Amino acid sequence: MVHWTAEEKQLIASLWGKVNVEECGAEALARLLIVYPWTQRFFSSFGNLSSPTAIIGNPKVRAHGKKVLTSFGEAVKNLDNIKATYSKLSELHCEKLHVDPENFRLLGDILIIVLASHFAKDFTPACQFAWQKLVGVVAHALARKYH
Ligand code: HEG
Repeated sequence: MVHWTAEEKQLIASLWGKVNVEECGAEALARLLIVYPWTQRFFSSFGNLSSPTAIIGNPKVRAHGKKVLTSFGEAVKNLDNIKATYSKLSELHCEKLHVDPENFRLLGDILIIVLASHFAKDFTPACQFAWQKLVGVVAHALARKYH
């Protein structure tokens, strides 16, 4: 059972209030595909992923990044209920999409880097701890229905 202190909740909510899900979502997914190129195999229908420039300019990458970060926002809104929030999505990623759950951790680490680069001043150590905990809990919840 994950417990969140009032301070953690506040740090997570206040940073999230500044996040542009379209921009940060697009950047996070693009970074994932660039830095860990084997993750491209799940997105073979997305068209041109042949270089960092192509990936960053790819509208399907942008749209999907926004979708993923919007979905991540459900965790922010339901901190005390993250497992249930992602139960169906965990099943989908396992049974239909066959996404190796290791990739949830990779994306979480990348999201931390994106937040750090966009919100350097707000991203205090306490805020980083709270966010690192959150991306870990989300990755764990998304991996839960794997068998
Ligand atoms: Mg996943 C679809 C959320 C990580 C690969 N992902 C989706 C969808 C959501 C979502 C909401 C749409 C589901 C639907 O159509 O009903 N994904 C989501 C979250 C996270 C995540 C919240 C982590 C925080 N996804 C993730 C990672 C990969 C991946 C790391 C692969 C490296 N997702 C993936 C693929 C699809 C989705 C291949 C289907 C894309 C499509 O063809 O439209």
